[in-house]
Amino acid sequence: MIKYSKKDSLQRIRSILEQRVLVLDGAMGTMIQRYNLTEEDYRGESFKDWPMPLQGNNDLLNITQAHIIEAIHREYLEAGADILETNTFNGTKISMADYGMEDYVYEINLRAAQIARKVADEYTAQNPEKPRFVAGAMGPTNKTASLSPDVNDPGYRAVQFDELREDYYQQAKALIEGGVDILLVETIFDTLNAKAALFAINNLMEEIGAKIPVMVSGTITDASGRTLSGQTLEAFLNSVSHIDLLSIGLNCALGAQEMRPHLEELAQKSSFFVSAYPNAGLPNQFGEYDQSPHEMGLHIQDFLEHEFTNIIGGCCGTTPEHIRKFVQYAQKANVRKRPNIETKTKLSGLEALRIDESTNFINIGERTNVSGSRKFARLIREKKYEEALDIAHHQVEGGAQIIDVCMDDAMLNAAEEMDTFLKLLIAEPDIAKLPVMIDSSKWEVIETGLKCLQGKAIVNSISLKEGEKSFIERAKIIKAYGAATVVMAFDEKGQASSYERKIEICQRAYQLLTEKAQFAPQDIIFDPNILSIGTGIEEHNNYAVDFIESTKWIKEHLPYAKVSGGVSNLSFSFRGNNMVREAIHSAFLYHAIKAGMDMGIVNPTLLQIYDDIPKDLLHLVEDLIFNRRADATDRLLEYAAQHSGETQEQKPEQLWRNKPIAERLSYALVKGITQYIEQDIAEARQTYPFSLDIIEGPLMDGMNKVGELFGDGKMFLPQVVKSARVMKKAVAILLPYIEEENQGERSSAGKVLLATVKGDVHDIGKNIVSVVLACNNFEIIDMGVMVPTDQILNMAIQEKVDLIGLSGLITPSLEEMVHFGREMKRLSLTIPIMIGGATTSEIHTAVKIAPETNTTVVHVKDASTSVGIAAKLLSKSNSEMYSKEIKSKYMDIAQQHEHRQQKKNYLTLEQARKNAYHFNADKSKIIKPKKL
Ligand code: THG
Repeated sequence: MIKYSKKDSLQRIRSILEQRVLVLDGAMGTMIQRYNLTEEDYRGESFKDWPMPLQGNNDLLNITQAHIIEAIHREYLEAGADILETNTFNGTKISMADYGMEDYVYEINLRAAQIARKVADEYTAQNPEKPRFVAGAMGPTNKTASLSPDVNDPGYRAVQFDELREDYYQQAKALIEGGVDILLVETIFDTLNAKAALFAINNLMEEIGAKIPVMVSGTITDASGRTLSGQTLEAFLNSVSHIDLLSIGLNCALGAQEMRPHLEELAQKSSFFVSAYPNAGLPNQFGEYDQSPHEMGLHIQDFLEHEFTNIIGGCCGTTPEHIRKFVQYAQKANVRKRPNIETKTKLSGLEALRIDESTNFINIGERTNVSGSRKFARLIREKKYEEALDIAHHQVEGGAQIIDVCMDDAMLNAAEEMDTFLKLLIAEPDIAKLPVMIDSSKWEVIETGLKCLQGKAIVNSISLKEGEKSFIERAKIIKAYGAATVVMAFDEKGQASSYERKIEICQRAYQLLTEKAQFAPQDIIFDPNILSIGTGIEEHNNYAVDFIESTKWIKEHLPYAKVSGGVSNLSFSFRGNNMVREAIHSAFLYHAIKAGMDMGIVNPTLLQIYDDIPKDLLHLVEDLIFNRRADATDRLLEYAAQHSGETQEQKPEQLWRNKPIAERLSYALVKGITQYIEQDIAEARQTYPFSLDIIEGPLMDGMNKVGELFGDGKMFLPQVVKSARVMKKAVAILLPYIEEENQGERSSAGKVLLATVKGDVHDIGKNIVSVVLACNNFEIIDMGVMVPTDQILNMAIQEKVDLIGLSGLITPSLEEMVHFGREMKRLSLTIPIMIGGATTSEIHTAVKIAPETNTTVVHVKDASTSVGIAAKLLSKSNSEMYSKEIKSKYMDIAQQHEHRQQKKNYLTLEQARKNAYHFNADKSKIIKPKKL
């Protein structure tokens, strides 16, 4: 049994938040840095002999240097913070595996909670008017469940939902036992990770029998305003709103100024309280956050004046001095009132989908269904997933707004296929922008699907077929996964075909779901069964009418619930005559939508416009649908016989295919289309004298365009990954030709070792460098991502490499690179180093890395310059001169930097406002600040 003494916490904190703005503390890392702790300090007595390096394992300090953590908490409470975050950002098995400390997770979290609890209680006792709270921090872990770390294998995942859920459960449980008031799921860059945490917390709440206040805080990393895993802010909000959260908010990655427009949007759309704890500005070229308390305070004041947030605090780079400023502003601030947001069905993939009056009717693409499409079934059986994905693409292009995926087939392992296909589908941003409908009659398959999706999906379906108990149980689980569900009009007695049975079952299901499973009514989608008409069996003649009438009843009597159905079922008896089938579907939908049908599983590429149905056909079809005459079927069959096979699916024109070859290659790269790459490369080889020219010409052009679009926020990470995949594929085709063309030349230009440093998972740029260098005759050893320094050095020595390339995307990697340089010096290694990746810069390389090492270090701005630099570094005749040149250039930069002691620019509030990102009048654009 878990003891939980704070059963009224949620109500209590809510009522305080209704009266005032609460202040969260600031960064833990920045404060720990001030203590300059050594390896020995981290180890303390208990871990003196631990076989792995422990410096940097901040969470371990809860055990080995508890007094330091306590002192930091105390400083924040002194500054006036209302909520302390526990020092447990990496307190999961997944993260602790870096140090081999999986077995200490429980203790780390328990101690962390106890330390914070103790100081918080002390301060509350001093001033009961200002109670202090403890939030158990649950970080994102160092792995992502929605993205593949391997460009060559988009379906691969380094971590799965179940592992995350289990780890988060252990963390949350220890934090609760240690006495936290709140659980804070934070710095979310992949919503699927967060959903696993919420699932675990939900389990914990059921065990305890009480609500725990939960704060959720996402991180926007892309200039496009999306999370790392590609979701828009609204999609993210829809994905985590299934829990009655204390708050939702944003932290990290951005400074207050850059966070502003996103926070403004969240403030408008969230019916929960809102939190914000930005970084102290954007990192400077050294990866440090140096916005002063004064300047950041002005931005925070601006947030509070506009009532964007209920909880304010600081992330990376913030200190007690920052928090003290925020407290001053928070004391005077008006409280953000939670907006009254209308109850609507809200779904999401990478993007949000809201279903209301304005959406009229939602098309759910039916073709990615092994029992609904012979072609799709064959492709899945033959494991031709790329082509199977093309079907999904085609549905999206044809107008699908949700994609139904069904793998139920006796000859397939449906759960396995669901898992494989959904993971591949998620890697296709053009499809993954849509919510997914997981279509299966097997519960196991449905659950497998739910574990793959970061967005708010729809389960298709559950019913009362097996009685109330399992119906309610499943509904609760669906809710815990954060999905909506289709409910079929089916009960213990069987399928409802008449109007009376349909409404009887739907009413009963609605009541059970809303009262017994606390299922949100807007997340219920009734399917009152579209059954085939025109079958020649008299009892079937009224099926369409019964569906339409029951739709009307549901929409009138079951508030917020939606109605859907499988439209193509209706016309099964007219198989083989698409013209008639399409006319039946369109006419039926015309009337069913008028009756209130909200969505339907259809083939969107075939839907006809009602007015375009030939009038004679329409008349016959409506006779059939409305059961107006006994011979309606016969008359339609007669018509069908005369007009069989008149329409066929038409592929949308692919205009880009008509462009010149270079443009086609660049286009394919930017759009991430692999389909034509083989034929286009073959064609390009006819026009370009050397295969390498194709890479350096059109392919690099495309890649540069991708870099540009990404930088401008017009592409987001999953799209970039797709582009990288096209590049890889193209290069793989070209490599043998390049080798052939280079016959007779010197075999290797040198041996280059590439690695993304420890703690960092991003390697798109590194992959491109690897490709480009390989194409230029360099021999490449790619050690992948998250590679510790000692492993890189061992490999370098063992393989006698000529050059080491280090890559890093996130700020902590800069420090890791400095460490790498020092290690080289300690070991007297002089292999030259190239530094590259998003956060790296020439100035950081010159000022921080180069002076620490005794080898040549060069910053590589982008992949295209890597060949020139590598060649110069390894050239027999030139390398010495080049190294000297670089060293003296970097020394100059370092000296200039020394002289140019940056004077802090103090801003007035007015200036800070002008300096903030904001929306234009119609909110269609974010206006970037003018440089002051
Ligand atoms: N309700 C709910 N879910 C459903 C259905 C429903 N899921 C499955 C099905 N019914 C909806 N999907 C389809 C998909 C395809 C067809 C019909 C319904 C279809 N396929 C062609 C045929 O059988 O003639 C096959 C064509 C081909 O092989 O290319 O008509 O009612 N909740």
